[in-house]
Amino acid sequence: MPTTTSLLTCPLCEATCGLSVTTNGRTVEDIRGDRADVFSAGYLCPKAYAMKELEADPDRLRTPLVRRAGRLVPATWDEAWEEVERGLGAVLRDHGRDAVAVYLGNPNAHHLSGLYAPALIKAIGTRNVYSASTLDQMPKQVSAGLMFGGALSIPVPDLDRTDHLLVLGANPLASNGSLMTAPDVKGRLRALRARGGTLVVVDPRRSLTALDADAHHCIRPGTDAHLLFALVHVLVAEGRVALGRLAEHAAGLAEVERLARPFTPEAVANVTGLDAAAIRGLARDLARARRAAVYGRIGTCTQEFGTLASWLVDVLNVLTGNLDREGGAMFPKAAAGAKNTTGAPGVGRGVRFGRFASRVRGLPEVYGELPTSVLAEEIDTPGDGRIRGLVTVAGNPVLSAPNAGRLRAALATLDFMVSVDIYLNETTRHAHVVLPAPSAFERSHYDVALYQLAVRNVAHYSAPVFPVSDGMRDEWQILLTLGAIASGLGRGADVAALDDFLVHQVVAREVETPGSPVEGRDPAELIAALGARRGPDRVLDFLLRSGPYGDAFGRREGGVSLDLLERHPHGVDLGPLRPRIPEVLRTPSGKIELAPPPLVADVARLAATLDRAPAPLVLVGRRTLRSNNSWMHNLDVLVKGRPACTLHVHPDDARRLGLADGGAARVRSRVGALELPVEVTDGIMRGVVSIPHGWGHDDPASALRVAAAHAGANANLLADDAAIDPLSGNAVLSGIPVAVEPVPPA
Ligand SMILES: Nc1nc2c(c(=O)[nH]1)N[C@H]1C(S)=C(S)[C@@H](COP(=O)(O)OP(=O)(O)OC[C@H]3O[C@@H](n4cnc5c(=O)[nH]c(N)nc54)[C@H](O)[C@@H]3O)O[C@H]1N2
Ligand SMILES: Nc1nc2c(c(=O)[nH]1)N[C@H]1C(S)=C(S)[C@@H](COP(=O)(O)OP(=O)(O)OC[C@H]3O[C@@H](n4cnc5c(=O)[nH]c(N)nc54)[C@H](O)[C@@H]3O)O[C@H]1N2
Ligand code: SF4
Ligand SMILES: [Mo]
Repeated sequence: MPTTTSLLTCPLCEATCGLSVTTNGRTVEDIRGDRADVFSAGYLCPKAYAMKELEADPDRLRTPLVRRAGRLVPATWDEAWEEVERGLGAVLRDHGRDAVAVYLGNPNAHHLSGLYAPALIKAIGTRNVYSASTLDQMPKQVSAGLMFGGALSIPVPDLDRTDHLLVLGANPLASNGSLMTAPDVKGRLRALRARGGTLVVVDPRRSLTALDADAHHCIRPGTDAHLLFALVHVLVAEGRVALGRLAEHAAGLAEVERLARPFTPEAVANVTGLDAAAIRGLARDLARARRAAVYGRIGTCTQEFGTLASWLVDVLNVLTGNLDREGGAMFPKAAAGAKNTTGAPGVGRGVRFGRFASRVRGLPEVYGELPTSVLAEEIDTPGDGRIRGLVTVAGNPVLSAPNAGRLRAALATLDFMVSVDIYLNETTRHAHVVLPAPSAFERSHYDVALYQLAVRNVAHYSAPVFPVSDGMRDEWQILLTLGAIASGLGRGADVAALDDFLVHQVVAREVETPGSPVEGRDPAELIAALGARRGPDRVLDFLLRSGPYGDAFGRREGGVSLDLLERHPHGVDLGPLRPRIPEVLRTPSGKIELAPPPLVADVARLAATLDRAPAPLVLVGRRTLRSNNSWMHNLDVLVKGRPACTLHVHPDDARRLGLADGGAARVRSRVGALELPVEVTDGIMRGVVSIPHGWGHDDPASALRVAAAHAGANANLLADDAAIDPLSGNAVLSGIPVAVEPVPPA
């Protein structure tokens, strides 16, 4: 058979690399970087190549599974839907809408079918909505919402033009970048240094990124907000605050200056572990750089003061005049789906949280979600409103969410659980029905979320490499049928009609939006113009055409549409980031809010910890290049070689605790314990140990043959579900107090 070459955007991480895929029949023969890709220019990492193995993985689900006499066995779609109707229907009937929870995992943000998740949530009509966001970036979404008026109005470093990058709690050389879509971060950072710029990393570990930096400062986990406040303090004290053109667009400067007063470099030195001179140096370098950006990522989010730290990152960008200027921290302008390009420019309704609260702990809703840290207690705490049913879509919370032991036990008690996934894993093995999702080669791709965070404005669509396999369904169709069952329409509902209805809603809303390029148009006419496309492709075409570069259905000659993207399979470059203040803002005041009241109110909690004695030993995570959260460990190319799931310990701590390199350790926290091999390294600071998350593939009821042979330990057995960042509800996964002891050889 002849070979064919197709282009596919890699869906695995946030870098959106363009891949060139050689196939023979239905077999993937080779995967390379697409050199003509307008954004990634041929770059790819080892995970992309592993997609070949993923496609052929015999453990990948190819048929629905239904629980019969306690065991999950292959079934037809009819049997599976019948079971969902029975199980889900019973929970909804007997216990009400809120008794069914939804958990959306990370791949939903990397898929066009994620556009259909809101419809599923609406159809269930539940308040119990959970996602990986509250294990990840929710603090940044909260701070961005309060400061700029939109959850995804998150400034990204203008990587290709900056002269000075201060990175806190991110390791883009391993993660390939996050809330900063940038293929080949390594190359871009090398270019930064080659043009005379500087890279400074603040991290409790000497990460891959720190190894490539001009300077690396160790910081005690969870104390970034202290450090960032001290930087603000120095800028103020030394008269280095210079907002430039932002001055007229920012409110609350005096309040920030007042709040920073107690956070002198001397006052935070003890807590953070950085000395006062180093802190002053960081502030001065930042202020002196011609063009600089401060960038914080997961280490600054998944911690006790996650929202404060996320806020202060952007406060510093504003105070140094670097926000919204070339080479600073800028707002991308995405071609599709961005909230900050719709409606009237420069002003909006802002954000409001806490419209309802979680049942047991009373934690506030944030952007319609409850913290994943409360999922277990909402299941296992008796009383009215208790969760009795669960729908998971592309999620593995047993390995991803804190207090995994409790969550695992809770899942086992559910009346009904249905999972949409590609594997029978540590989470889905608790389901009563598992619905298989097609592979990444069997769907079209466009990164609606990630292009809103990209260091260059690009738009790139890739068509499916293969048609959906026999016996499989498109993921968006699965979500629509699940919704039909939940809303009472039943499993026989016409998916095409539901899709029409959904598109009609999207279009109707947009034509009523003042300032929209399609304001006042006739929805029926626009839908007709979308032609024969169905599913997410049709929605995407509408978002593109009614977006900021769109053809506005004939009103803008040469504008972007899905047709246009199809004619440019290597992507369309929409240019470097451009200043967007004030147009990007959606705050009620039309200003950048430097001192939003909820953040100001949380500062007292931070100040109260200035004199707190640090815990003797705390746990942080880490990412490795050849891994992707919990789900790529069943691929031999990625897991072979030295085990990745080890405990990193500083030599002094190892000596003190009696741990030997290569020996086993037992790690305990308030909520759990685990054992794993020790790796002694001076690449981690004293008093801190590190375990990567996403491992612990030792559940005999899952079906992951390769992963089981490289099981590792589940770091989230140690993460404490009681510890959250109160403003965002985000889990605290960094800085968990632990005790470590050697395990004598058996
Ligand atoms: N201790 C600790 N815990 C953490 C983190 C940490 O740093 N430390 N990081 C957190 C972060 S940032 C995140 S994003 C979360 C991730 O948390 P989750 O999203 O819950 O976990 P993933 O490992 O991404 O699981 C993805 C799931 O989707 C399935 N899947 C893959 N592709 C598809 C597909 O195309 N369709 C469908 N339906 N399913 C698919 C996989 O089999 C897997 O079950 O983990 C969080 N947990
Ligand atoms: N190879 C690979 N790539 C991935 C993933 C993966 O699992 N593997 N996951 C993807 C996902 S879902 C996400 S969200 C992104 C995350 O992308 P990144 O945010 O870049 O994540 P990490 O590589 O975990 O880097 C976090 C760094 O924070 C440090 N850190 C921990 N606690 C603290 C602290 O309190 N303060 C400071 N300053 N630093 C701290 C850790 O030592 C670590 O080096 O990566 C994505 N890309
Ligand atoms: S860096 Fe990310 S997007 Fe690029 S090839 Fe690797 S996993 Fe895929
Ligand atoms: Mo994430």
